[in-house]
Amino acid sequence: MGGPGLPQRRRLVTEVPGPRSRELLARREAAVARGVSVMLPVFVTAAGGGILVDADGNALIDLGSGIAVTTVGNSAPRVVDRVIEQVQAFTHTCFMITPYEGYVAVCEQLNRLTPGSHDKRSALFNSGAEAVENAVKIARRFTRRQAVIVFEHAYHGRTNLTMALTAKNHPYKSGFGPFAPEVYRAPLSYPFRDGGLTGQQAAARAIDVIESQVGAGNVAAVLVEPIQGEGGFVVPAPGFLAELADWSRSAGAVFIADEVQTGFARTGAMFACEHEGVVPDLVATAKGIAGGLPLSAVTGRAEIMESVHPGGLGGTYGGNPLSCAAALAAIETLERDGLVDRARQIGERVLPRLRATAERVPAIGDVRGRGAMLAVELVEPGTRRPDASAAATVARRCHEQGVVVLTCGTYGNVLRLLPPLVIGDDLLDDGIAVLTAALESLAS
Ligand code: PLZ
Repeated sequence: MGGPGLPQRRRLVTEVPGPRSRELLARREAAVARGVSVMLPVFVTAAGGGILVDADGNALIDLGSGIAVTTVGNSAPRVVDRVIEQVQAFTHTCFMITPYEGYVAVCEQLNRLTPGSHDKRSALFNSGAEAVENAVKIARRFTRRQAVIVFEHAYHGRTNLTMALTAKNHPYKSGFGPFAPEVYRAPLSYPFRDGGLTGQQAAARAIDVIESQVGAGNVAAVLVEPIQGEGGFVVPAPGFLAELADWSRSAGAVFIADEVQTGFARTGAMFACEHEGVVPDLVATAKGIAGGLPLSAVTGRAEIMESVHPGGLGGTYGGNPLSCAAALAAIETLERDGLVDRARQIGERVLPRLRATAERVPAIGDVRGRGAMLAVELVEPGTRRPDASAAATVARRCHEQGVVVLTCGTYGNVLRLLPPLVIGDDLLDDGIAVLTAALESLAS
């Protein structure tokens, strides 16, 4: 059994991965396409709180939440209860055929929680990529324009349209073209790498590219992650997002926030746009929305959402009853258990330690993030040249000691932390101590 009742202690009884995981890995290699790769081949048998238990009985500290999904923890009690109730009542009808209340209730919650008090509508899908695709469809339908503006280092998914929207070539795009047309890439605000442009300057640079290379009148949507995820946990300079949102509005384009990774309390606000007081026209959400069950959504201004004809949006499984039950339970957990505040506390607890480590380790170029979405960017000491092998070394050392940290970044040189918000302070401190020791070993 998993869930928060699991002992919240790191415990290694074999090397990582152990013999049972290695056996399963051999089976995996014979059965699973290698295109679906694995970062840390420990096979999980139970999880809860901040712990992952593997097939050899090791208890690892989870600082990744399955890429920002199990924000409320694995097998969170309310999620388990509601999903059991739902699975016993019915498993599927297809909302487009014969609807059910859970779908409507999730849309009501999304309309209430997302930034802005305007009239909203929502539609539910399965994956983050599907939500982003649908947001683009809706923006094009509403504006009757085609061009979509995305940014350097962006990540929006792996489907054909979202591969076009995603910046990084390998492994996401190489060999998979041709890609969807009418996608244009603008420069980002990346304070560590753009010479310290202000948000306004970085936005002006992006807007110049858009106006001169695309034309304001052709732009259907400006699509941006308020804090970039896979691209390196890049926090734009203050004002960047607001300037872009203002420009979009004045150009008659739809401003879409991809909050797939940042949403649902992760950054110490329910949505990351709130830190900047930005109200997007459309918001794409997924991951943390449903405690580990697959669900995603597009939520936005009623007049934009309602521009789509009946039957123009949907899918067999979108908003399936189990995922909706899980989402209602996850949202209740975020709110009742004060997890927005908890995310902020996690940032306040961890950031000073990472910054202190950076003072001693010249390979740490930058420490950044908000709430429980934190990152360390590694460089060749004394330069800003990305050092992916240092990031891989640190991640490997953490994994060997039973701490699951992830990497990211266009150059693969960023270590990122996305702990479940229900992790206890002791476990978090233990995980961060292992990470900081691994970072310090770069200096010796
Ligand atoms: N938008 C901002 O972070 C998913 C991808 C992992 P899906 N990020 C994890 C991988 O290597 O495939 C993501 C995201 C942002 C969209 C997506 C896509 O969400 O649910 O993976 O489709």
